[in-house]
Amino acid sequence: MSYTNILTEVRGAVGFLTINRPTQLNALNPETLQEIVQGMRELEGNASVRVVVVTGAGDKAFVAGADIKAMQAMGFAEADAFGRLGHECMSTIEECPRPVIAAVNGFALGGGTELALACDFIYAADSAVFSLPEVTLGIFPGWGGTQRLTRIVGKAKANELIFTGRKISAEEALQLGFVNAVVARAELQSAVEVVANAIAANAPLAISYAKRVILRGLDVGLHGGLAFERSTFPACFGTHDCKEGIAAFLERRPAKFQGR
Ligand code: DAK
Repeated sequence: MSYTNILTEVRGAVGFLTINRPTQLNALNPETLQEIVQGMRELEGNASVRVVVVTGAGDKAFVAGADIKAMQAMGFAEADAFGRLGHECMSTIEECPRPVIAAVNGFALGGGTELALACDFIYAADSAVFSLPEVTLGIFPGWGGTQRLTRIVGKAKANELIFTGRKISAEEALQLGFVNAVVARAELQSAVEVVANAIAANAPLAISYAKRVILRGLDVGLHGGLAFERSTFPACFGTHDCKEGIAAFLERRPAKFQGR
C-alpha cells in the first residue's frame, strides 16, 4: 500500500512501520494516526510478519508529539475526534497479535512517548529524549500516557514526569524501567533487528497468546490474571507449532515454526 505520512516495509519476518514526516519531526496529525492504524493492519495481515518495529524517519525524531499546528484550530468536537483516533491508533499497536517494538531514534515527546509506551517494549538510541510536556500546552497526556506510564513506573514517578513535563534522557528512561535497552544511535537498527529476529524464531501463536494474557492480566487482579493464563494455555496444545517445538527438542534439532 502507499501512504503519505508513513512507510511500511517487510524484511524477512520483520515488518517496519516508519512515521515519515521528518520536516515536522514526525508529529502526529489525524492523517498520520489514520495511516498508522492502516499500516499496522497491513503488517498484521501479512502472514510472513512475526514482529513489527515502529520507528521515526530522519535523524532527529521518533515522534515530536501530536501535531501542535493541527491542534490550534480544534474545538471540543475536533479534539474529541482527535482523542478517539489517537486511542484507536495506540490500541491497534498495543492489541496487535504480533509483538511490536518501538525503536526510538530521537525525540519522543508527548504523543511520541505515548506511542512508544503502546508498543510492547522500547529500545532507544542514546540520543533519544522522552517527555510528556502536554501540561505546558494546557492539555495533559490523553493518548494513554496517564495510564500506561503509571503502570510501568508507578504513580509517584509518573506524577512527577507528567506534572513537570520535563525531558529525560534515554538513560534515565532505562533506569525508570520504561526503556529496555539504550544503544548508540548508529547501532539502534541492528540492535532492534537482533531482538526482533530472536523473537521471530519462536512460536508465533504462543507469543501471541502470551502477549494477550500479559495485557489482559494488567487489567485484573492476580487471581483473574492467573485464571486467564490457565484457561488460555491449553490452546497451545492445539497448535502445530507446539507439537513441532516439543518434537524438535526431543529430536535435538531446531524447531521450524509455521504459526499454526
Ligand atoms: N507539532 C507540529 N510541528 C512540530 C512539532 C509538533 N509537535 N514539533 C516540531 N514541529 C515542527 C516545528 O514547528 C518545525 O517546523 P517548521 O517551523 O520548520 O515548519 C519543525 O518541526 C522542526 O522543529 P524545530 O525547529 O522546533 O526543531 P528544534 O530542533 O529547534 O526543536 C523540539 C526540536 C522537538 C525540541 C521542538 O520542535 C519541540 O519542542 N517540539 C514540540 C514538542 C512538544 O511539545 N510535543 C508535545 C506535543 S503535545 C489528545 C491526546 C494527546 C495529545 C493531544 C491530544 N487528545 C485526547 C485530543 C498529545 C499531545 C502532545 O503530544
